[in-house]
Amino acid sequence: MKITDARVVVSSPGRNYVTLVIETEDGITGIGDATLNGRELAVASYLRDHLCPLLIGRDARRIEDTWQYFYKGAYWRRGPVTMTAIAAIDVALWDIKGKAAGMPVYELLGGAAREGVMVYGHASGATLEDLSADFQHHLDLGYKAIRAQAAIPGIEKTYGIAPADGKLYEPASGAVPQEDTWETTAYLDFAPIMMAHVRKEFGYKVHVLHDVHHRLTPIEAGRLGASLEPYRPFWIEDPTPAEDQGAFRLIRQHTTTPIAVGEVFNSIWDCQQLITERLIDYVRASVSHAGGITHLRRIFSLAELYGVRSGSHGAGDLSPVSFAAALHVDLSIPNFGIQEYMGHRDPANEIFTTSYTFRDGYMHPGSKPGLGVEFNEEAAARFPFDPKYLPVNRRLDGSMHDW
Ligand code: EZ4
Ligand code: CO
Repeated sequence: MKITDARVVVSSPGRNYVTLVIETEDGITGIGDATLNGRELAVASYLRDHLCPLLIGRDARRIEDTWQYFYKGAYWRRGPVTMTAIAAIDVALWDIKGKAAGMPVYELLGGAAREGVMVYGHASGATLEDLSADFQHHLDLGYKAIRAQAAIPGIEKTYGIAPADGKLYEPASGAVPQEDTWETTAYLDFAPIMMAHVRKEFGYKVHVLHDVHHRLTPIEAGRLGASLEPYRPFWIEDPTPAEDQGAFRLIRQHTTTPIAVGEVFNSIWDCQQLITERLIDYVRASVSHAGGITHLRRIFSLAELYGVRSGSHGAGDLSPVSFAAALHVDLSIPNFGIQEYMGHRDPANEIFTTSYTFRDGYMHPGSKPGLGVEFNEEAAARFPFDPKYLPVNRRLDGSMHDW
């Protein structure tokens, strides 16, 4: 089954997406997500200029060989640009294999290991009252797990707060990065107040999650985890930047609050120590940024050996294509934990037609052959690329901090 065309479509239906389309000689088409928020054109070029020409004439059935060809064959391994590009190819080839077999991708991965995939939604607010209203809204929608973020008093712009107009939270904006400010003491004082508020209002039946977004040192993270223990968070996410995997030993010494890390990971080597030393509880690596279904399954298999569960990234910058791919993986692996779900709204839904469903806090990828996502290229052409950057973060003295 020879590949006859591989093309990259960059579009901005509300936010930027990079979509790879692979066509085969027998007329089966597969799609992959190559979106890297704020660095979209780098991946588009890596694919267009270097990988797509090498795909023409290759056998679309040979997913593993194609993965190894682009990973080992580049000489320059890993990195978000490379691995997002490989992921897009990998996902498109799984889509093709599913369509050729007449089966949804999860059947090719071993079949359903559960009836549905528990997802968590995002609740946020500029005040605790606003957070409560949004949290209640998510409960009304049926969510069993909800992430809680609130603006920190005294800090002008905080990560994770949706605009009041009901739009989805989307951190990327403007042709230059927005400048956020950060003050750790205010945050460490406020986080337990916020979590206590949520538990007082909504009790302990719902799972509550919280994203620290790489802001703390290991000892600060240990203190945060300890201070939140009475409120039993499902997890705290990305407490410190995870380049330093050994630093998580220090966090572990100070708290039993579960830890989730890894939305920025792009390979198994980013979490080898975290997993094998049992320094985390959930690994947040995603299909689109960690080398596709082929490589993500390897990460989750390693995690399974050490009692670490999956908790994949699922923000709006992961297109419906990689979100569908995530659901196929989630449904089939033994050590699934939870899946983030922010959703996509119009006009993105005019371009991507999906077959996944949400009911009572659980999702299912649907039973269509392949991923179950249709990509409308003509509609995509109506939304040209719109350059946007993720924010940067400065401490009160003006020095750069982790965002
Ligand atoms: O900041 O996806 O848990 N979710 C997150 C996201 C990330 C964005 C970056 O592109 O942390 O909101
Ligand atoms: Co996060």
